[in-house]
Amino acid sequence: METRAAVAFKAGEPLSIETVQLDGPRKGEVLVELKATGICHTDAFTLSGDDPEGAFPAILGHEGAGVVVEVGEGVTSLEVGDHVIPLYTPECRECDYCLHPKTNLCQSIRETQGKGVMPDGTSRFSLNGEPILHYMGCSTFSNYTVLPEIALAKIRKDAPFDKVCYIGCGVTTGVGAVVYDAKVEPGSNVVVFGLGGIGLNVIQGARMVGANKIVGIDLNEGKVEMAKKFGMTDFINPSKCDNVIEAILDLTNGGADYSFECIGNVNTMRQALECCHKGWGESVIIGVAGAGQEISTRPFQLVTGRVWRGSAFGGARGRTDVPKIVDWYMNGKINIDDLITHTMPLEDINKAFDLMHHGESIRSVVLY
Ligand code: NAD
Ligand code: AHE
Ligand code: ZN
Repeated sequence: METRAAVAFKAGEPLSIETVQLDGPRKGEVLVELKATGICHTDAFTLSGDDPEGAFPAILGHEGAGVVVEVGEGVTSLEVGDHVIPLYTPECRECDYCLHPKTNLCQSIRETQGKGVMPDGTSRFSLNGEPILHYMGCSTFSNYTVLPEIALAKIRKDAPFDKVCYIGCGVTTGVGAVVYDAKVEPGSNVVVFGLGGIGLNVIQGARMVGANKIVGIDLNEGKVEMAKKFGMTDFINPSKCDNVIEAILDLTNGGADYSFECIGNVNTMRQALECCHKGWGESVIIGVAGAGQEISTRPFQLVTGRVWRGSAFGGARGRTDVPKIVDWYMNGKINIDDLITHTMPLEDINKAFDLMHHGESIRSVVLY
């Protein structure tokens, strides 16, 4: 079949709207009609050329929601008409990782996914007879896409696509990092570096579990109002502060119980660790840093009890947890609507990247 898609032909260039060829689902695969997709900073990161796994031409996008149109041979858990959210972290429920209680990083298709192809090593997308790569196993910047069955969470049919698409990455990453990975306890002091599409979800996750102080850090004061609405109790603008770490230690009675880095900057990653409380503070890296970047600190920071760790997709097991997070939204436990600041047709998707780079949006969503 043919489908409209935004194609990334080259790093650093705008996406190009094209009619591409899409082959039908093979064994264990599912054809999905996307109804909406969010644009995450990671899409911009890969498009910039900083992603060591970035390969072109590709159809980016990993934050979608849609409807099952066709199922391939052997698919048993989904049927035509089901509403689904694509999962860049799948859940096969069989690999060593899925069977281990300490990780959500299913590895059953990770290798081929990282190369931009389906588990059988081929792409379903092509243009003028030349293959176009998939991205993060999702490629939600296409009106139709094909995914493995294990990379789709089945969700309730009354959930609005234009909002719950955000659960495909940003909401789950932020709220999940608090709930599933850090397991923040009520009364904790939490510090959040970066008040964008991820950081604001960390903030609402921290409020949800009953955190005490929730300190936000951002260079852009335009983010303050929204952050307060989501639960931020204190704000620090690093450009107006001589020593961010000292300021945090003062605000939190000696340091954060938990800090979250939601920027992707190795300098703020160091600050996020070093603002943690001696003896027990934990710092969670969520931000993605470019090829060749490394983190550093004095080992003494860890010797004296601080813990440095990371979180991918909020530690969520997609097929199990994503439907529950959709319920949280539908029951009013979390707010998604206010974070979706812009919507647009696929033809205008490059505007979403401009808005993000200028700090003017939280989430832009493309409506198909
Ligand atoms: P975003 O652009 O919406 O937000 C980033 C925020 O950081 C902005 O508000 C910006 O003003 C602020 N910022 C930038 N540099 C700063 C600095 N030096 N000091 C203070 N604030 C600064 O991006 P996002 O969509 O929220 O994504 C944030 C990061 O999380 C990205 O690196 C993205 O790739 C990553 N991410 C990781 C996962 C995961 O599973 N680990 C999932 C999604 C996104
Ligand atoms: N490909 C990059 C790393 C990108 C990365 O860290 N991706 C996160 C999700 S970001 C979503 O917006 C992730 O889940 N990582 C785990 C994984 O297996 O990719 C690189 O540096 O090579
Ligand atoms: Zn993302």
